[in-house]
Amino acid sequence: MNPDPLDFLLTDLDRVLAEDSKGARVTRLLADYAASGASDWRRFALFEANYYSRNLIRRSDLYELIVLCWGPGQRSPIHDHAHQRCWMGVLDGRVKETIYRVQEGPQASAVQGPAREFATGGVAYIVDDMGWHRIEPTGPGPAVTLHLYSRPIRECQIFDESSGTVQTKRMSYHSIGGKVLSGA
Ligand code: CSS
Ligand code: FE2
Repeated sequence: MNPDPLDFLLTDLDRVLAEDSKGARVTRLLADYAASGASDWRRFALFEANYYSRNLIRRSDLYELIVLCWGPGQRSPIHDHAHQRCWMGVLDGRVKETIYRVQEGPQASAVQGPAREFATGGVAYIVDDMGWHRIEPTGPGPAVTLHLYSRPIRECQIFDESSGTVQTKRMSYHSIGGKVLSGA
């Protein structure tokens, strides 16, 4: 049996990230996969009713590769990336990324910056120096995105708009390897 496109991607990511190489190579790998029309990501694309879902494909010491599913209206909080590099390739639909400049401390604030839309095949990249961001689906239907964090992110900071405070959020998965976690 021939390896699936996702297997090739994982092999390439293992190699490229172990070489500690330039991020542009990772961007190219994700863009090629997202634009290829491959469909082997679909078994990981497991939606949740009330919140965007996080579905783990692979986690190693160097990176985690996750499929995120965004139903209409299921947007992320404004968040950082725990000093890690974050790539996001769009597998299906369209998403908007809005950048924020967040001031932490007792009088926390978030000032909205530029926004960009990404269609299927597009790849976004962010690190904390570039700001925090919010992701939301913008097409008429749902969206599916492929996220690579290097290294893996266990928790991040979110700006809670209702209280105007910064909080720590523990990251969790809806499924691992295509299997929904019990209690998820
Ligand atoms: N960082 C968010 C998604 S937007 S990059 C998360 O992993 O849940
Ligand atoms: Fe993010």
